[in-house]
Amino acid sequence: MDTPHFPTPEELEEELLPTDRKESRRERKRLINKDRSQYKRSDQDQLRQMRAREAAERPSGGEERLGRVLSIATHAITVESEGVALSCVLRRTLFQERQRVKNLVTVGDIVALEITSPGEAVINQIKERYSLLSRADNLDRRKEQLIAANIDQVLITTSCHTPPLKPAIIDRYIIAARKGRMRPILIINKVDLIETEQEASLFQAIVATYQEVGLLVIPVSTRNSIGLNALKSAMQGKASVFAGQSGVGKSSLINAATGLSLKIGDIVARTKKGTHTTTRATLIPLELGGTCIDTPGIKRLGLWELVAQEIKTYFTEIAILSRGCRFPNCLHLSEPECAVIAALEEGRLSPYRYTSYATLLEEIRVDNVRR
Ligand SMILES: Nc1nc2c(ncn2[C@@H]2O[C@H](COP(=O)(O)OP(=O)(O)OP(=O)(O)O)[C@@H](O)[C@H]2O)c(=O)[nH]1
Ligand SMILES: [Mg+2]
Ligand SMILES: [Zn+2]
Repeated sequence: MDTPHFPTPEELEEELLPTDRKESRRERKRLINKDRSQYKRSDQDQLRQMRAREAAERPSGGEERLGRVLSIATHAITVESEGVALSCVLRRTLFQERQRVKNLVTVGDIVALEITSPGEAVINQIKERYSLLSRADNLDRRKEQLIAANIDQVLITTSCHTPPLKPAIIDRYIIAARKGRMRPILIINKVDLIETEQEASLFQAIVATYQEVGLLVIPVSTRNSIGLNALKSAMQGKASVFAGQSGVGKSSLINAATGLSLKIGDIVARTKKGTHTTTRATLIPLELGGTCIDTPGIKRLGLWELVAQEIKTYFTEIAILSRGCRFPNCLHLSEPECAVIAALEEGRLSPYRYTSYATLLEEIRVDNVRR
């Protein structure tokens, strides 16, 4: 039987570090040391772990109750149940089947648990999820990595500046959200940093493009409070997950919306990227009603089990245009008399959306060749 394994922050966080030479090495060292100290366990902790392991192996039989997963660390799952935070382990039998998922349980999961000692419990069952945000695992793309469960909406968080706005990322999140039965909402943070005309026009084009495909787009700034009310009202009463690259300001936005003080990171001047400050997903109940999940920055969201046929369903404007193509199976890449390419050339189709579409198709092709 497999030993229970929860992803470490490093595993959850692909490409944790900038790839560049010196600075990267120094940063790597710093992070490793930080991590070591984090996992240096006291005797107390070891004892608790032994007890947890025993509890996980004992047959169930106690009184069961429901809880909601708040966060997952290397050695324990924090679950809120009846207003109390419990440190939990998964019952061993849950590991019996070889799973295609990398992590059996994720933040936002509703679980049935049994208290084993004060403050500690064993999870007997993971309840069916009404929605699920996941991605293809970065190391083994045949495995699904669960990011969050039972969420109403994905707040796709981007920034206008440091890191710069990258439209290609947005469509990946939209697809992941729709596939997982969640509403995608586009958050464009750091509007206070828009300076050049080029930045302003890219920003406007992105807002227009995604509003046109039916998304709620919320431009925000935590610096001068632009858009915060709009953000709060979108969050109110809903279960939201903030997702996006490191450094776009997910934790800053949650702080601004809730008054919390989650840790905020720096931006590396040279790479204009974040420093992977948030290391694990955490569910936060909101005073204004609802919940939100802060997640670690994702470098690249690999789409889980996406087939070429399916892509069309996520680009509805392309699907509609394709009725005018000469060939019914036109992929709109280089076929003659393609109505999609014609629309693109005439400015009737967003170049961002078309590029995302074509890039995703190519990715699937390459992926299929590799498998
Ligand atoms: N100028 C400006 N800077 C911002 C804004 N919001 C956040 N920042 C800065 O962006 C940097 C990164 O913010 P975080 O909130 O840590 O970003 P994150 O998305 O949570 O990053 P990870 O936890 O690494 O994934 C910090 O230096 C913030 O001060 C904003 O609206 N304007
Ligand atoms: Mg963060
Ligand atoms: Zn076509």
